[in-house]
Amino acid sequence: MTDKVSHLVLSVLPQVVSTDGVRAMMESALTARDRVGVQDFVLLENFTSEAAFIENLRKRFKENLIYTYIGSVLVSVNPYKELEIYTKNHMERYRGVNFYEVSPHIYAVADNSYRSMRSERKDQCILISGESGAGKTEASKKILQYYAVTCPASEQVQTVKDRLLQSNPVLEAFGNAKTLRNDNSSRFGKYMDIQFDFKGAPVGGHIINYLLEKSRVVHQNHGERNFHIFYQLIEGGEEDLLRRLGLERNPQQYQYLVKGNCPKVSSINDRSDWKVVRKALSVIGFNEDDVEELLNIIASVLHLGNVQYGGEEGNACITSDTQIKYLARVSLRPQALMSPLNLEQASSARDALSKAVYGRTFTWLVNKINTSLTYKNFSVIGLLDIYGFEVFQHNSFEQFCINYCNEKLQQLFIELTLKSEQEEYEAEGITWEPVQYFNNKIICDLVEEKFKGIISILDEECLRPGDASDITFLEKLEDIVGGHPHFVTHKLADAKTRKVMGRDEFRLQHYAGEVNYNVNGECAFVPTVMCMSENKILTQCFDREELSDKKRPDTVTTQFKASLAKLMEILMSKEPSYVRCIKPNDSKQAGRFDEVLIRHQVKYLGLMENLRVRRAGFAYRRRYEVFLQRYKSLCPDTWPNWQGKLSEGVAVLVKHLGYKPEEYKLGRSKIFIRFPKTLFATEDALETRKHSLGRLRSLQVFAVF
Ligand code: AOV
Ligand code: MG
Repeated sequence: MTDKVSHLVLSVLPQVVSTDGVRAMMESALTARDRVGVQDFVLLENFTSEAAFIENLRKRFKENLIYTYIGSVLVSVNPYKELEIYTKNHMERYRGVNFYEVSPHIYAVADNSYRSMRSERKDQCILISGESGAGKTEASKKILQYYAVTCPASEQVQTVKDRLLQSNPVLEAFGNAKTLRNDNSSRFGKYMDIQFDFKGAPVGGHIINYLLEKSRVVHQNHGERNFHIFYQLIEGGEEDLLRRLGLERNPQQYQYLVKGNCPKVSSINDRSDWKVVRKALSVIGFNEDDVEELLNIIASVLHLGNVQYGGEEGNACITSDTQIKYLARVSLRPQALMSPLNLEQASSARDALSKAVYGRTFTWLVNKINTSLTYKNFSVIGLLDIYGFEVFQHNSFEQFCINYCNEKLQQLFIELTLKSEQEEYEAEGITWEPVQYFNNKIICDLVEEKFKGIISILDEECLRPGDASDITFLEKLEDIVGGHPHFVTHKLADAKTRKVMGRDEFRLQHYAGEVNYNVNGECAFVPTVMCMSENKILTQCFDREELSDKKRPDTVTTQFKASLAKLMEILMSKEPSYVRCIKPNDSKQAGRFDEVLIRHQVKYLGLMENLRVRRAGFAYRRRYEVFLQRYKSLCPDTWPNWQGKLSEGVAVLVKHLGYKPEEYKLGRSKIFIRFPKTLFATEDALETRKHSLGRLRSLQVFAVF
């Protein structure tokens, strides 16, 4: 049985008058439903039950059916194994086909956005969310591949497609790393616009990157690694190259690579990844010189990490000569770090320099990719793949930003689905049962509100000359947001919480869980020496104007807040689709369905509320003209054309179709249908009519003979 038929039969079951054939079909469909669950949660009989929801996910997961819908939202469970569902044949199956006609898939979402962009001429965006390791980056790559394969291409378009695709391995090499949660964890946020011309061919693109986790360059937690590129270069780099860069083929030699005690990862082959990245760099348009300069910087960061300081108390001076030789080649001038600093200050200045160099090189890389992708003002589909919500033993400033970013995305989801859905009923004058949901705006405000949010307080402390410290920052937080229900510090906590909190931490109760953040300071360091570098990339990364007093930069947090606000604006201006990714277990294992972990994600992703809003109100809605156009042939009064008011035509049509009053409502511009089965029965009727017309036509042909 095709997916479509099974879907239709499943949904119209109670109304089907059985003949033997239909009964057989029904029975096999029922058994199939028992085994594989429903492919749209809206069809769940017991839709308010979380247990039924989880059970449906579990059934499907066991059958390798990792995708399920809630209306048009795609829920995806990471299978942690390669599935045979991403072939060219699969892509073809989804091309130009309506959502409910085929089984749920990431390609259906990609195709739907593509068709909407073309038919409605409205920019689209696909928002992929879920916690670290849930499958966001993989999903975004699948979408990109789908467009690369299915969209029309000329020779010039092929170059753009290649560059779009090849930007992935490059950015992953420099921006992803192994963490405890994910062997290939994105340590930066990425928003990519894919641009299409009037023929629907991808002709350009643009990437915006969000706050890279730079602290990883100089420090990694136990069991984690630095960014992939360091290991790729050391493991895969040609002998000649390593000699020129003064590198040894052993990651253990480098202070910046030993902190996590994890040089090798079983799921990663650094040597073959190196080849992929080298090739990708050429596709993107890097010539040999660019590559050499880029790798010089990567090597210099490793050398910088090995710079040792010695000297009597008071002033630190460098004791490691070999590093100086290689660093001087890119004019990192470590001598400048010898000024009147003590040992600790000197090391932290060195680390700040490494982070700044790496961070800016990453941004330069993104810009370079952008110049290789032309960008004109055509229709776009935006893909958002950010770092997922994460909690570690030790959470610093960067986790704060990552989780704040997830909080903002959740807010957007609420605004655009739950809230707007309910507002639509109001606008259309439809009566409905309001659904309660947790609105995380209260947490977003706690973080970002002007003057009294955490970021404002942090800014004030950072920019205040004199005695500002981590502790004064904590005290100020206690003063201003101490009474907030989602905030607590060691001092304010109850006895139980206090046991799991440090004195230098504050805790936020995020929508997705509690996180303790350590306030140990970030020192702002504008590296004067870098402006004098002779390395072509570095001279572009460090602007001399930065040295002037006039240009006092915003703090990193304020910049991040502003860039997120801009992102929200970009996303709000587009038609969104959602992919909600779920991580099935914490051990990265195929086939393991950890119910507790999954229930937690279902809860905080707001999936039950999402479903309830879809169901408590009306599962489907169509604009009058669309509905009438599609089904007018099913009623003699509306066929071939309805001359009167659209709403009246629809009323006549559904009456003829036998819709019961409780099954639908007519709004100002749309018909709202409560149960999916009603719509499917109508679809079925349409299908039957097409078949009988077909048969009639063949009978006529037959009659001619
Ligand atoms: P993330 O992007 O959501 O985490 P990834 O997309 O990197 O997570 O997925 C983590 C790993 O899960 C991948 O490296 C694959 O091994 C596996 N995986 C995910 N999706 C699939 C799939 N559809 N088929 C097969 N394997 C999959 V993070 O970037 O850490 O927030 O920050
Ligand atoms: Mg990722």
